[in-house]
Amino acid sequence: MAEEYDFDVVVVGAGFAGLYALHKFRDELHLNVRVYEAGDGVGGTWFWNRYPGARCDSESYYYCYSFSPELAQEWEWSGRYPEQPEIERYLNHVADRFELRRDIQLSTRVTAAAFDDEATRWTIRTDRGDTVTARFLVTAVGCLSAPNVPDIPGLDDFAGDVYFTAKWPREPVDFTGQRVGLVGTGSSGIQATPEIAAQAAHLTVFQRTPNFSIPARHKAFLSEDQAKIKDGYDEIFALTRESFAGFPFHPVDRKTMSVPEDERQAILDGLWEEGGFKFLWGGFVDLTRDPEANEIASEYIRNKIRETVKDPETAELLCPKGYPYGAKRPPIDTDYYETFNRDNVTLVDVSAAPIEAITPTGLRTMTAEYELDALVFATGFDAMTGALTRMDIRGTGGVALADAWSDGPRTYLGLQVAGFPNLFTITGPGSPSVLLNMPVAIEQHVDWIAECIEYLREHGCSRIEATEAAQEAWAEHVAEVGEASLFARANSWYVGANIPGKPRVVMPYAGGQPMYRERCEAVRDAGYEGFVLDGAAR
Ligand code: N01
Repeated sequence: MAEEYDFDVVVVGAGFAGLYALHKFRDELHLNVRVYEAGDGVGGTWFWNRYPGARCDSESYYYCYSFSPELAQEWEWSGRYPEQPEIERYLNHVADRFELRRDIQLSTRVTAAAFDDEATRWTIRTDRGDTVTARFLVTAVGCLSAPNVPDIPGLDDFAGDVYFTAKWPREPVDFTGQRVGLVGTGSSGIQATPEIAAQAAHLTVFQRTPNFSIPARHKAFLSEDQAKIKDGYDEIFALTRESFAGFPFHPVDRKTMSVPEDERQAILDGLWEEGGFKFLWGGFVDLTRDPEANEIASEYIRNKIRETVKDPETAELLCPKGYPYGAKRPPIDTDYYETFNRDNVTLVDVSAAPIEAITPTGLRTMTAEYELDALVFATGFDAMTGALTRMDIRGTGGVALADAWSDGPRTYLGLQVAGFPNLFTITGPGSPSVLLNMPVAIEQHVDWIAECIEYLREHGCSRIEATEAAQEAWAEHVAEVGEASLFARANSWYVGANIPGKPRVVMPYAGGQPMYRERCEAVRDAGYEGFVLDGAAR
């Protein structure tokens, strides 16, 4: 039955962010909280992205919550990069351990939220017919959660099964004996390719832009690895909160050109053998800043692709050109390039001959037709803004968030939007978000929001809103830092380039965690500078 209730806080989403927000607001601030979650289970991104090969590409022992030392000590990670089911189990354990389920309404999508200026309350509507009110609305919708369904003619007429990595069915999918087409070669496509190839009769990978992928080098943990991690958690978590990207390491202070060529090669070989994200910043400090240094690392990866893939034409097609390594979010993989040596795998370049249509029996490009039994779209997300603008969120004067952001998202610290009082956006655009290890970014935001709500309560305030001036100054700073960064130099979801018509803006804040944290803390310490509290600007 549809509900009508009033809450202190409504949280949208029960992934990493929503679960922690519920615990923090309910159990520490003693607020009356309701979480709405569209999925029929908790986990957010780790609920929906259950495609074959889905595995975290940050390492388990720091891609996790740090807020509870007891939780960290009792949970055992099985290996370096947990697969989707293990992270989903972890998040379900968190939901049980902190007794979160009773305040989470599953299978319920928030469709609209409108701010009532007079009552200083949000009215929230769901697809189940609920209408509830809340003093604060907190979005925990994830940065990569609104699937991008490409607008390809004929998609509805395809006779076979169609899958999206971003909303994979719960029941296992069996591709045995099938001719499968996979569109998209970002992190999801790169993880799914080897797994589907091992099962299908034939896999055709439709690639528009090749990616620089580094081997993951996954390994199971031994009990001594687990003991070492648990002993080191205090230091690990302290480092994740102070390092540039939320990893428990500081980048090395060594420039690419400062070492002789043979030594440079040995360092890159070592990083390649070690595997993972460290390749970008674990060897040299300047890959993200100096184009010449970046090109050395980029060419190193291309040469690895050429060494691995036996057919020279396929190898060359897989080699990224025209944008620097790291400008697109770098994937890491297990046997991705090796998979193209299999007899049952074909790579098709759809940048040279674009996809024209899906037909009832397959896919047609400008130059050829491919007969397929199943289609997999690993085509990514309307990142950072899609999950927010697809809800009908309306602030003061009935202004829609989608309209306020029609030229690209503008926020104050990625936490609030001028004209949308009492709305907080966890890991919103304009915050480091996807450029940080996500659980670290999430915990910092939830803690900041909780402190802010507590401050309002202590000061007898019921309303907080970012000023236009503070938002403009922050948005300018985000744009300046973003434009100067590596991320401006490729067409990626970081800049909205994957969604036709989306304004091109570097959406995450590229200034790094230390500067961002310092700024958030300074704003707090100045009594929420740049915000208006109950009508008075601070
Ligand atoms: O999505 P993507 P993703 N016709 O946008 C192609 C995180 N993640 O789901 O590059 C043909 O990266 C598109 O081509 P192009 C991670 O942050 C994490 O793979 O736009 N092709 C691209 O190749 C990641 O970065 C994990 O030219 C089309 C692909 O589809 C983010 O999620 C695992 C097309 C989309 O790549 C997104 O990754 C997975 C079209 N019409 C993901 N439209 C972890 O392990 C799009 N493409 C933690």
